[in-house]
Order: sequence, then structure tokens, then C-alpha cells
Amino acid sequence: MSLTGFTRARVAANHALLTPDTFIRAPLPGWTGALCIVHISPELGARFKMYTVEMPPGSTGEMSILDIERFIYVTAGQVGLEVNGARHTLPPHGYAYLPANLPHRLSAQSESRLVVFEKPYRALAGAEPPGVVVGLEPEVPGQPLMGDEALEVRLLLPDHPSFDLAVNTMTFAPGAHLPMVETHVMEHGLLFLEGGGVYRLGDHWYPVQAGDVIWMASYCPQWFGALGKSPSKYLIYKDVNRHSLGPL
Ligand code: UGY
Ligand code: MN
Repeated sequence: MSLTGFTRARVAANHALLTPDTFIRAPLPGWTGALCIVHISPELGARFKMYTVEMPPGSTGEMSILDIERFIYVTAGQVGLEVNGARHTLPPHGYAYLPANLPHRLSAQSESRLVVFEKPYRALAGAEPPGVVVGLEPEVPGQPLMGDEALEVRLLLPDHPSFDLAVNTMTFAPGAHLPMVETHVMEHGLLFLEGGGVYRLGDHWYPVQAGDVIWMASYCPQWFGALGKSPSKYLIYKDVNRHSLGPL
């Protein structure tokens, strides 16, 4: 209950900081018995959708729109995934890439929470579309960003041109920071998983912490510095491997 009207959340033309105190839950087609919080969507100016699904035990999720690829990352609970005749169990930090038009079923085996990234898949001439990927983030080897051992990147999906999106985690030791202010054509959707610090977005510097969501439009200047005594970590989406000429 807010009696002050104050929030850290801010929505600007080329970025948004969305804090949990402002989240609104609603049903979405394809999710039965679950509630969704849409963080980032074309309505905001993005070319992808990012949302959280809160799943009570027994609730389910299925493919509901054609030509849309999906990446899911479990942040709490335990989620079953049936796809291609196989059954998987995704614990916290388990994830899956589900190609467009491939029927699948997610089911919560306990009170669960997951974050979903969706976008229209852009086929690449001469390349087969990617298949299903299922993984566990802690099992992915980390690599230093630009030689900085204090900043570890984990690529959750294969670095292959058939993928038109990447989802990574970035872990910052206390005091670590992005080596430069980035401006790039790729857009980002980001969920803070642990810790916090200061995020520069455009011409603003924001205090950020676990649970926050950030949208960065193409070319939004961005930089992050980690604060505190424990590592800071975020999950970050970006569009990759495609020319932007032609249909988006
Ligand atoms: O992959 C990236 O562009 C990443 N370094 N951006 C970011 O963390 N804001
Ligand atoms: Mn970036």
C-alpha cells in the first residue's frame, strides 16, 4: 500500500526501470490457473515481450501464438516441461528455449515463478531454425567479459547464427562494472537476480536491486556498477545475428 506515491519505477522513451511495487497481475491466453506480469512488450516500444508467470501448483502453460519463439527461466519452484515426447523438470535456474510453432506444455509441480521472453522468430536463409534447448544456468561455464575476471558472462544458448536471440547471465563481483558505456543496436530485457548497484540508462543513473526489470531500447546508453558485499547478477536478453533491414 503506497501512501506516498513514490516509486523507483520510471518509463522513458528509450528505457524503463520496472520495480516490483508497481507490478500488476493478469491472466494471459495459454496460461491456465496462472497469473502473468507483462514487463516489456510492443506497447512499450519493444520488439519482444518479457513477462513473469506466477504458477500455483497444477497450473499450466502452452504455446498459444504461432511463429513466436519462447525462452523460459525458472526463478522459483519446480516446473515440468513436455516437448518432443520428452519430459523435463526445471528447478530454479533451469531454462528452456522453445522454437516457434513447436507444441509444448509447462506445468508447475510446486508454487513456481518463471520469466518468459518471446519474439517472432526471424528465419535465416540457408540455416535450419534451432531446436529445443534445456539447461541449468549454474552448469554453464562462465567467461570473463573483455578479460575482466570480476565480471562473468554465461551464454545460456549456443552461439550459432540460427538463433536470433541470446539470453545470458552476468555476474559482477562487488565493485565490478561494465568496462564502458555501451550503445548498440541490440535491445535488452533484464531481470535482476541478485544484489544491486547503479544502472546508467540514457542520461539517468538509477539505484537497482534484485527483482527489478529493465528495458533498454536499441542505442540506449547503458552502464552498470555493482555495489554491496556480495555479487550482483542479472539475466539479460538481446536480439542477435540478424540485419535490421527488411521486416523486423
Ligand atoms: O551483452 C550486452 O550487451 C551487455 N554487456 N549489456 C549490458 O549488460 N547492459
Ligand atoms: Mn548491452
